[in-house]
Amino acid sequence: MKASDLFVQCLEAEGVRYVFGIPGEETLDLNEALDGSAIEFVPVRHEQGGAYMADMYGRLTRSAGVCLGTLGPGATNLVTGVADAFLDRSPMVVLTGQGDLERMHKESHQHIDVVSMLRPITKFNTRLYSSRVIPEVVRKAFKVAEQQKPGPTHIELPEDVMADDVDGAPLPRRHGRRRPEPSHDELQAALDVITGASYPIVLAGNGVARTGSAPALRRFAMQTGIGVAETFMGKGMLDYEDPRALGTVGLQSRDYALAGFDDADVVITVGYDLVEHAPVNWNPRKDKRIVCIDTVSPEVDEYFMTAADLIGDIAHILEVLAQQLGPVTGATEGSRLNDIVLGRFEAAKGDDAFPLQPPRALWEIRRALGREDILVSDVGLHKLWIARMFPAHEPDTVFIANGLAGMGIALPTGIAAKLVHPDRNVVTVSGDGGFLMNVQELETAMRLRTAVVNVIWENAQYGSIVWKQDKKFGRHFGTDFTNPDFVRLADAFGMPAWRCEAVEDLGRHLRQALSLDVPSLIVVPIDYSIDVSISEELGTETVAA
Ligand SMILES: Cc1ncc(C[n+]2csc(CCOP(=O)(O)OP(=O)(O)O)c2C)c(N)n1
Repeated sequence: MKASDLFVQCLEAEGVRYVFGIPGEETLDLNEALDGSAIEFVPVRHEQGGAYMADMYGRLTRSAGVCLGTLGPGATNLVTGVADAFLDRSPMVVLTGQGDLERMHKESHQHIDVVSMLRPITKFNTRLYSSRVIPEVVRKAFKVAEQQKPGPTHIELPEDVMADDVDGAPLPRRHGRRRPEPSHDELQAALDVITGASYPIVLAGNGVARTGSAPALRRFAMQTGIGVAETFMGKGMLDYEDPRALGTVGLQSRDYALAGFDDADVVITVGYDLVEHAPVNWNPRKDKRIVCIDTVSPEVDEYFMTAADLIGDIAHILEVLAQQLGPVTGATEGSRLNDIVLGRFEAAKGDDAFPLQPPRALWEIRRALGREDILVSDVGLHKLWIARMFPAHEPDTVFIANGLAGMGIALPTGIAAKLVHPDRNVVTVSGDGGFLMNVQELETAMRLRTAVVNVIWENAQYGSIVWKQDKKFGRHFGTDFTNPDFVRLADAFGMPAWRCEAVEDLGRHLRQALSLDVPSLIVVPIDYSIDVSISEELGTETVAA
């Protein structure tokens, strides 16, 4: 058979449902083979959008999402989405076309060394030199992408190799759950640290979400009574209403103090990726005793010198620990952070200010969404507000990119979330800066009829940079712009859209938008004049308390 047919058979054997991307002259055989397969090729309007879609598909299904770009410019356009999957640990397989092998050594049209370009942001990548190794290369790409910690892998497909005649068959996916567990001594060392603590606390991160360990973490917290603070990407691991939920940390060091970190002598990190927020923020004096529960051995960081490492299957380790520990002395419920932030959130339902202030906007979105519905954040000041204040009930319901943190992620990842969960409502929140970075994917959303509700917080500024510049220099510069009329823009894509003209419009438009079976857009004029750190407020309230 043709090598491209064997390649697509291998993708089918991996269970691939979608390939997101843009074809090129050098991927003609591959696209032809996809057309005859069980896989749906989803044309996107910019390769970055396709990479982000594969990223979210992988994150939600825990099976690698697949994206495709041609050589040269197609591949360079993929880079940001691939880098996101690399730092946010999403399983992804990236496919790029390439010219014939015999022009690789010389100057030739659109040829750049894509394998070298993608190497620093992939876990494994290779050029396909021979069609004979297709089954091995595909199996390896998926295996490496999906194993902990997950991330992107990349296969470059030279045109002549994909046109070869070849015999072969896909290698089987190996099933069976890995349950590696720490040794008896390692477990005992951790138990000694935790039982010797006067005030232990858990810091839960992205690793809990991506390994599906939230139910085990909830049982651990219930059985031991130990409070759990969550990173931005760990949002929803505990229901925010759980008495052991301490709130979301990662905005500034004061969060940690108010979540109880200042008083804690032992910190149990669970699936914590240092890329989100450096340990210097919660262990500045290097005096915490740290128990690290993760899938791989921890990164070296002078502020993260662990007393015990429990490496393996996170859920399994938590179950074993909880059984052995039972109720732990020194464990405390609730936190000042949660009291203040949630108090401010609840009070927002009475905020009548227009343009809306962020707490009221978040309150309306929370009210419009069910427990299992999904909120996807873009990157900017709105992200900090969402991380800080949006209460999550369930894991995998609030998505915040906090590794690479690239603007423009929300619309394409929202589309993929809706493809994976057509039965759930999906809302994206973007700033007016980031939204225009991948606005072209509105057409993809319309074509696929993925009913994502896109909310734009409009302030005609790069808000988070204004916030930082004002804090640092007392002024801002290079941060203002004008916007298109977003409602007319959406209309040009054939998409229903509304602009909020009064404070109560947001709730009304959200309910209407969520009742539709097509994507839609809502513009909310936003007032960022209250400080996201709520620092003064938190500070004063702390003093008053
Ligand atoms: C692709 C990319 N470029 C630049 C940045 C740096 N950056 C982070 S937030 C931000 C401003 C975001 O503005 P906007 O999208 O309007 O959201 P807002 O902050 O106003 O909520 C910038 C420029 C980034 N994170 N990603």
